[in-house]
Amino acid sequence: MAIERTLSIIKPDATRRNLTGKINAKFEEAGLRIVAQKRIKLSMGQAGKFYEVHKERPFYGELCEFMASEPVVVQVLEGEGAILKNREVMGATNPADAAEGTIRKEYALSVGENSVHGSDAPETAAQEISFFFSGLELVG
Ligand code: RTP
Ligand code: MG
Repeated sequence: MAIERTLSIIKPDATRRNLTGKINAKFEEAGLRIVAQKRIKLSMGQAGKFYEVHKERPFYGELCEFMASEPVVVQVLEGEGAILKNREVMGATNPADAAEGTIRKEYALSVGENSVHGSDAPETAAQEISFFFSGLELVG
């Protein structure tokens, strides 16, 4: 399988509870390498733009408010089949449905406050990485 890069976000519910290190350990144990990382606070406008695909969904407003409520850690994960592998490590969107050992099973609070975001396909991964990181921040 090809080496891929994917965009990950450690969400406000997790940064607030000081879980960045524990979540990063899950990525590293799964063979994902953190090749770029920064802690930022999103504005409502930035959160709205990032989640624009969901703008017709009933939870859009709540989701944007949550993502802009406190700092997040945005990161680029690299590895073999990184996009799918990250989704596996994250677990299902709703922690009640997430498999044992996944980040969301262990740490998510609810379907909304679910600790992590991960890109869902190669096209969205490329778009989402360039939303947060410049070429200079991405070492080859
Ligand atoms: P993500 O994009 O954050 O990696 O999560 P995902 O693919 O597993 O889920 P997605 O369907 O893309 O939804 C994006 C985020 O919106 C929030 N959400 N809230 N209240 C609700 O029913 C609801 N459904 C989704 C979650 O924070 C979800 O991760
Ligand atoms: Mg998604």
